[in-house]
Amino acid sequence: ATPNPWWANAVVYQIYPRSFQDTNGDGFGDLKGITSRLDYLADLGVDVLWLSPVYKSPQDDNGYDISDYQDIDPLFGTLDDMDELLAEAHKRGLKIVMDLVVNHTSDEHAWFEASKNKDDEHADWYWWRPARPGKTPGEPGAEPNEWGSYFGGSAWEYCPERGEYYLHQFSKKQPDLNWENPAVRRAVYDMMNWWLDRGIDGFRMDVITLISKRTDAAGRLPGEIDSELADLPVGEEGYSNPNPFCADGPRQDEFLAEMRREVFEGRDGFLTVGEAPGITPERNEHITNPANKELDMLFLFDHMGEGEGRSKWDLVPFRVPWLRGTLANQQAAVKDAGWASLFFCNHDQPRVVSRWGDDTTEEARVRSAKAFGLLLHMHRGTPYVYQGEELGMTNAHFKTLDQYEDLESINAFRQRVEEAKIQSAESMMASLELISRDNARTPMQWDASKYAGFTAPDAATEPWLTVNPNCASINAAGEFDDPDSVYSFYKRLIALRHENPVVSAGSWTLVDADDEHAYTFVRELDGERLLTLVNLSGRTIDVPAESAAMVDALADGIEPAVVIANYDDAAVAASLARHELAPWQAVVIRL
Ligand code: TEU
Ligand code: CA
Repeated sequence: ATPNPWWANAVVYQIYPRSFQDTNGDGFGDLKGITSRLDYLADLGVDVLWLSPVYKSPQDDNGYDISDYQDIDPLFGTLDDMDELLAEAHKRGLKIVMDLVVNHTSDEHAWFEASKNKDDEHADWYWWRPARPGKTPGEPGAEPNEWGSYFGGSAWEYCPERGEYYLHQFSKKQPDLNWENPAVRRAVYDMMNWWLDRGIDGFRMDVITLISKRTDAAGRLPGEIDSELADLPVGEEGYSNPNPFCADGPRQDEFLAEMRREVFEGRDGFLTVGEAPGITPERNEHITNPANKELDMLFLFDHMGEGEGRSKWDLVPFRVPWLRGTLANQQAAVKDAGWASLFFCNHDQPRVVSRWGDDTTEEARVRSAKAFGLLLHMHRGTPYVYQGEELGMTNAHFKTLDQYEDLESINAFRQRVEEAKIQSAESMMASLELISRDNARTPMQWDASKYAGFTAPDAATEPWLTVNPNCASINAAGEFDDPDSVYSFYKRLIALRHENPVVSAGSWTLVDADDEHAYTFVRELDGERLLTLVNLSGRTIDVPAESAAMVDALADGIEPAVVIANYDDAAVAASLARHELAPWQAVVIRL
């Protein structure tokens, strides 16, 4: 087999710069703050840092609305600070991957300003459409179709200067770029080359699977009035989801292959990972199969409950068979070619220890944080650690709406509680407490001081988002030297991948595929076999039959060789001898 590319046994750490480390006391994280924490990241053992956007932006969607791709927003620093971060990271063997947000720009980008003029060369750089026939432009109901935005309301915003509507799948300050226009693609590729020539090591590509929209011969978007797709299913908020027409569109592979040729041909040592709403495991195999020269890997969302047809705010109870089923499909699709990214946490998702684990007691929080960490890192693929996940940081547990900052959460409350009256305020506050994106965005907890060391205790301004008060007991300073901390456990998981090819390159085979609480699988390479057993419940359970038989086949007189576990060896040996797994017990044994 061809040797694995470098990223096949790498671990990526995602930094949300706004919440990572503030060094100038303005309450926002900044680039100098990241540079000041590189030794911590090098010690953790990660290989790559992915930075969420730090480009010039009005910050409507916290930087995912870019107004200048080739400059740094003063909130985070300057291009010189970026160059210093690159140099300091590279000195430590750390690669830097930046966030590429090119499905849309900010409405304050010069391209969009110019596009408002129909005679400008940029007129066709966005998706402009006239009002619905017979309707007064700008009036409710005059939008070109019923598509809804991810952030509530219509996906169409009226622009009086141009007298037409523009498409925005996200906020109205994030107009969708028209990728059908070769001039748009050229400008994007030139910008990407500019950054790679500056020394960055690749890109995480924001909603890159939404850039190709389905249009009819006349270039009309599906669902536009008088087109054959006008009858759109409309949801409870009064809008339909554009995903069916914008996700994984007809030119998806063509655009990704063109980008690969125009930007990455001839370069090496880079990483490309695409954020891929609406992509199936089978399509993931096609896009990440090296033979197709598109992307190295993708973030899929089926295991995160996205695209279940219902709203993300309709909470469903966690069930092991469902999580195992989706991850098993992802693993099966790429067992021969293609690759998987492995994540439970990021800046859009709640903290996994609060969402699916148990953060109500210290013991349950530590055990379940380690259980989900071990489960993820023992799969085949490239793991992503989101800032604070390695500490077992929890959700914010905000109790009032004014504590939230995220426009997705605030708009959803307004639309579902006050306008469409789909949820009660109490029910929506419970949904936000479990799944709002702000849960992942509270400042990184470095120590037990007032603002967790994120900003100085006497800083001129408060952090932009409330620091979780549990920083008093959950912080890097308290975990760094503690061998039993979540931090130390993540450090061992990362080292395990670097030291054992069976973990990065070994095959993945599910065991006990129908157990309600235990998630078990085997990794194998050249005869070396590791069995992973994880109890994803807070109760003591029986080891499922197939796994028990494997453990028994070992135990003739010898203790199972424990590779890593979230209980001490004696406890592991005792529970396995009884064919039991203690609450949240996770263990890898060598068969
Ligand atoms: O997220 C895309 C996306 O689909 C998110 O809206 C996410 O799925 C949802 O919020 C979780 O339910 C990317 C970025 O990661 C996100 O931060 C941006 O807000 C979004 O694109 C627009 O750029
Ligand atoms: Ca700052």
